[in-house]
Amino acid sequence: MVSLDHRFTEFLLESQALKFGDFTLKSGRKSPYFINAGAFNDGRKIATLGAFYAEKIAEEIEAGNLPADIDTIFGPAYKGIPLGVSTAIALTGAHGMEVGYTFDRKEKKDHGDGGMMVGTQLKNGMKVLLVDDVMTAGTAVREVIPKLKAEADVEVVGLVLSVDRMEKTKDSDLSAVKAVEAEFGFPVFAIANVREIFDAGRHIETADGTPYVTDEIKAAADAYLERYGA
Ligand code: OMP
Repeated sequence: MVSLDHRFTEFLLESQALKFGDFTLKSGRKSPYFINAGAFNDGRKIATLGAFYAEKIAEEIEAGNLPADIDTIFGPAYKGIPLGVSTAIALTGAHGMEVGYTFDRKEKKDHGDGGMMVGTQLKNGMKVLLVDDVMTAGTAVREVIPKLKAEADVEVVGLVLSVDRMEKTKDSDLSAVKAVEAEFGFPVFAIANVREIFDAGRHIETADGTPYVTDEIKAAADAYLERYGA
């Protein structure tokens, strides 16, 4: 069986979701690579992505790192919405798990049900699993936790990302993932991390027969991770 991170790297290539060049990140860091979850923009790609998340979640449940009785998958608006929905579909369809999906509104709604959440409504004691695309500094997740807690006394059981960029926080040598785990007390998982992706990409060929990750790309990524990697 080909490993999850290898298959996911092939999927990044085929979806053109991993780009090489010069990118300025949300954190201000200048990176030679960028993962764009917006590239998963059709039915087949988003279904495949949801299946990857569900496979990772099922693996972590099996390993005892996540509970089997998750009530809902929460994907923060906007980019987390298709992630949460496609993950919930795949968890039910491929893994037989009955699970809801929930996402937040960006603007408060003052008519109709007036709620801040769409999908399965959050209630005290519910087990919520967060999904998000990429973590660099952990800013996105820090913004969403207070929103969840304001809604109900839910238990956040974990966070699953597609890619962990494995970067140090600004003021420590701890990775952003480890800092979030320490701060909030739940585990963070990723379908793949950047080191796995760059390793796998050396052995994957593009349509013209060249490696997906060339010597030049690998050298640029290594230099970046030397400076910012945790
Ligand atoms: P943090 O919220 O600081 O962890 O940064 C992650 C967010 O930055 C993602 O949710 C994206 O909005 C964006 N991002 C990417 O999508 N892909 C990357 O490779 C890097 C970033 C980024 O700006 O750090």
